[in-house]
Amino acid sequence: MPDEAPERRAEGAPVGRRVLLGTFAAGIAGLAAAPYLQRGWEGFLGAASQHDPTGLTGLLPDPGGFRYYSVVGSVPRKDDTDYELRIDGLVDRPRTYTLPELRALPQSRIVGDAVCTDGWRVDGTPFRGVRLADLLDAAGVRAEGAALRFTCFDGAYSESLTLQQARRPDVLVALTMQDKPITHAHGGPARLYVAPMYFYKSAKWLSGITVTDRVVPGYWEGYGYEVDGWLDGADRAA
Ligand SMILES: Nc1nc2c(c(=O)[nH]1)N[C@H]1C(S)=C(S)[C@@H](COP(=O)(O)O)O[C@H]1N2
Ligand SMILES: [Mo]
Repeated sequence: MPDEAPERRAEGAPVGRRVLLGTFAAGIAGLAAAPYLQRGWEGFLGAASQHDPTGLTGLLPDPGGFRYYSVVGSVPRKDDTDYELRIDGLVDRPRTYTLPELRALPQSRIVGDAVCTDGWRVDGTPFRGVRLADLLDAAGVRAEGAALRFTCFDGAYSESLTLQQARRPDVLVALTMQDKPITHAHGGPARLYVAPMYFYKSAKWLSGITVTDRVVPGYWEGYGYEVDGWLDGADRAA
């Protein structure tokens, strides 16, 4: 038994170092995951669409130049029976909308560009849905409300806009894309479409809109993307 204490100490040091190194490693892995994840999908789908004659291209959700992005491996499917969009936070009338309820509201159609920071773009894409401004008016944003936080039923992605940005007429909770119901791969049944900004601002699988008193940076912003993701040439004052 006299050896017990020294042994413990001897064991304690390496374990402690392992834990510390493990923490560093996890941190570095977390930082590296973002670009690899993006490049991974893009590389895979890009290669499949260009070179693979075996039918892998069938996995592509869309032949029109879009790439499929998700920060998680699988996302539940939602439809008329179980989709819900919750609007809450600094509002007088928090509310949950079903898909038929969203469809029953006045719809706007915008033809805009989908521009990813990774270098692909699809110009002239029509999106149709409810103006975010209308949903905010219905909810009654309180005086302290200054920004919006968007959350998604993939359980991971998030985005933000200032209240001023969110009230622009070219910002939609979109229900159709290319004049068809938004497919699951593209974030259906409802996604955000922020026409004047990079496509990462257009959160897919939208499930929550919370009015906050300040901007809470979204998922990619945590990896260094601009919080205000304006496209070159966007009319920022609109
Ligand atoms: N929930 C969620 N929304 C998201 C993303 C994501 O990974 N998860 N990726 C963003 C990025 S970087 C882009 S370019 C577009 C891609 O949309 P698409 O998959 O319909 O082409 O969705 C944006 N919205
Ligand atoms: Mo992107």
